[in-house]
Amino acid sequence: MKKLFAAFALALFSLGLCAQDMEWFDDAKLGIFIHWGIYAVDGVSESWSFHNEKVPYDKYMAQAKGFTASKYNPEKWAELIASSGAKYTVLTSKHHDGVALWNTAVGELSIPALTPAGRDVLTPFVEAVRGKGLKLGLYYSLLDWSRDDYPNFTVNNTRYKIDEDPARWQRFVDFNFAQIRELSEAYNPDLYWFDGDWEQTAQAWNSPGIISLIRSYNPAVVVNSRIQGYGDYATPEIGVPIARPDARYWELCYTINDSWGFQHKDTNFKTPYMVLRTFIDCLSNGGNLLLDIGPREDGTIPSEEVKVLKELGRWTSKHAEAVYGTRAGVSPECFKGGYTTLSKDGTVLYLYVPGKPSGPIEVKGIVNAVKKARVVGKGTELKHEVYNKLSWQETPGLIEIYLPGSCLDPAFTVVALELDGPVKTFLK
Ligand code: H79
Repeated sequence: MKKLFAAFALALFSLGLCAQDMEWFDDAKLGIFIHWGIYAVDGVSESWSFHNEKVPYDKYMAQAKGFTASKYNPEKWAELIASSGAKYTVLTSKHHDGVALWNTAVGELSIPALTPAGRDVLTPFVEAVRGKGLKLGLYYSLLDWSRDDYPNFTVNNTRYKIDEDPARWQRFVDFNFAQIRELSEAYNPDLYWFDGDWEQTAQAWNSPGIISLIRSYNPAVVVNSRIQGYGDYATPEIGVPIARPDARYWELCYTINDSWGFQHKDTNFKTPYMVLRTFIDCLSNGGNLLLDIGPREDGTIPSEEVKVLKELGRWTSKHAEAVYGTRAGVSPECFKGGYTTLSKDGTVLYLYVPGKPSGPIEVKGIVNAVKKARVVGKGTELKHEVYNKLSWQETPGLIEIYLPGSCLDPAFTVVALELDGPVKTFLK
């Protein structure tokens, strides 16, 4: 009986959280990812640079001597994050290089132990984030290429095979559990963002064990799905999905330039408009955007990244109604002039209109009557008409909405169509 119950409990875990526990995440829409570690000193790719043998391991680790956090101001970070309109943030508590940002008692590699910063930089961040009322996410790499008990080291250098030395592997699993326990005990995050799961199986990681450990501290903790078949939401990385993802919950993790961490030479920044457009793209497909920033070793944030966050803030605060709590929009066939979303109850269709339209904007395939059209963030009521609605045809008419130039946002104007009930489309 006990066994049966355990199997049932396990099945529940593997199914992930219920809709109610996922709601804050589903409503939040925007999160800020932060990659901060010793890799910012030389500006090399986080962990991958030594794993792929682009940089010798010792040289990579010597960066620790240049990590000062001398201008680190976590309150300012939290303020910037909140001002972007993000509702949650995820910080790399430990990347694949194994260097923990907190004062871990179970490992030798940490910012407080190795660097001139000489202190735990995670705790003050957590306090600042909580102080701003943001949800806290912690990134934690399951794999640790620095750890002697971890099988993989560099791409051409493997330490051992798990099945040849299961006791050695068990020591690593115990270490992982001990660090995760430290994080849950000290910070009890709202979200865990695991990474690096692909190198081992769920059985090897003991994924269900990790889930039950963190849920013993917080039964509603949201977990990304990089834990080999477990977790609550999908995480496409950098590649913006073309079609709507199958997953009910998903989040695009995305860089502003081409790097996660700070890299001096990477100036390939996307413009604020480009990032905003991708954000709206995510909204229209029912997903979140987890937008990354890479602070320098001293804790300052590149101005190009600040600019993007500020523009997101300008736009999200004006258009809050058409951001938070929205759900995926109607088929792209219905509105070729931009993206769409729906209100949670499906009765308001939001149209995201880029730039300056050269005539009325047109929506088709909507069976409902439009009770009212208005500009979000301004309230201006808009003239709208239906063309081509024939009594003997099922095809709904064309909805034409007249949007005067005085109502336009410099980036995306949002039009709310208040419908006579939950949206019904006709797509033939
Ligand atoms: O932290 C950032 C990256 O360093 C990290 N995730 C983001 C958030 C990251 N981990 N892995 N990757 C990015 C790319 C992984 C690529 C893979 Fe593969 C493709 C893993 C498995 C298939 C190539 C082939 C690399 C390993 C095997």
